[in-house]
Amino acid sequence: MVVKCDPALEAIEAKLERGESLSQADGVALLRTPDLHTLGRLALAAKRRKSGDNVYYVLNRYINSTNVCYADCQFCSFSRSEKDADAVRMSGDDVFAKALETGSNFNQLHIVGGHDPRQLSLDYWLPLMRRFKDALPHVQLSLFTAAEIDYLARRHRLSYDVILGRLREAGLDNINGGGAEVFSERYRKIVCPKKVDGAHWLEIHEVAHRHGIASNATMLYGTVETLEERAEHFVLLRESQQRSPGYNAFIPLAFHPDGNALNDCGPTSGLDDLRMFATARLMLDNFDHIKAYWMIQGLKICQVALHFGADDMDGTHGSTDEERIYHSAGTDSGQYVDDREFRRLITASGFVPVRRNSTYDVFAADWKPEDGMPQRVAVAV
Ligand code: V47
Repeated sequence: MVVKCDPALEAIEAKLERGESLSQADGVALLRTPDLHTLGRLALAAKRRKSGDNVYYVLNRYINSTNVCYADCQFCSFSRSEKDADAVRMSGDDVFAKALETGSNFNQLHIVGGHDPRQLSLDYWLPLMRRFKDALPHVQLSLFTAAEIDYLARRHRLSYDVILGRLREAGLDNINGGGAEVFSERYRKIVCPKKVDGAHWLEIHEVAHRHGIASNATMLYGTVETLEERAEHFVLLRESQQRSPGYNAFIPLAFHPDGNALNDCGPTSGLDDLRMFATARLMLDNFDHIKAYWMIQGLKICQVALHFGADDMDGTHGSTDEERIYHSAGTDSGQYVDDREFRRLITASGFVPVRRNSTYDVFAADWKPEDGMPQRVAVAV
């Protein structure tokens, strides 16, 4: 098959040259185009305008603290009821010990878990967060998704403002981007009717930004959503960032079908993955970073994604079995890529590796906790 230049992309390129934001219809055209070459060229140029040759990564500890959850999302292979033999609920001491298992040379602690009535409470989290901040002042806490914040607010009968104020005081630096799925009401009724809706997801992130908590955003693509709904999701995120700056990165989450109710949807294709990275970069012109999280699309697609608008590969995990959301849904990625390997992967893709934390302060590559507080270094773009 000969792929011709897509005329729809010419009008989009002209808009980009004029510095105009793209419309929902433009987003659909990008998500549908067979002209991957032009799409990649446009997205790489947009990436270079934001981050030059840099590609970011973070030395990270990742923990799923509980898989007990009653949200019943159709795409989930991770959740268990508390009666299940393979339910895993870590105590605060277990989480603390796990985080420090391989030393303290890391700059982000990323923890997400299920809606577990025993664990997801302020009584559990506030003391644990303070303990982390005391022991590891150089580590940023990237905890929860907006769905967990909504659960906390309903459980304690407190407003988002009060909950987020308390979490900020205890040291919350960043909210992870999960729980967004696809904002469309039609989609959420089918896929995740018990979870926070799109409008409240956006509100939680905007309230967090007012408290000085940064955040990420995601979209889970590849199930029952339409391309129009994907494009609408991008427009809603861009408008939210406009009202309330504070999102650092957008992460496209490719659906993994093993062991869940949406298994018939099958996995995403490599082409769809690349179209998502590029469309995210072009639609989200007020987001600085598009993340190709290696564990989700796999290392090789993520390396190619760096040429389709992505400028971040996320981070290291522990050396054992921490990540369970994607591993229970069939990812064939391993659990661990170390610092040296990240730098090699990024360099081999033609970019410059830059070590960061959750809020994109950058560190010298050889920074260690015993050097004291991070030496922030200027990044040339
Ligand atoms: O909310 C669950 C998604 C999210 C599946 O902020 C699935 O840096 C695909 O929040 N197939 C949790 N996706 C993960 C998350 C995240 C991941 C990477 C980076 C960041 C960040 C945040 O994972 C859930 C849901 O949207 N998810 N099951 C599945 N079968």
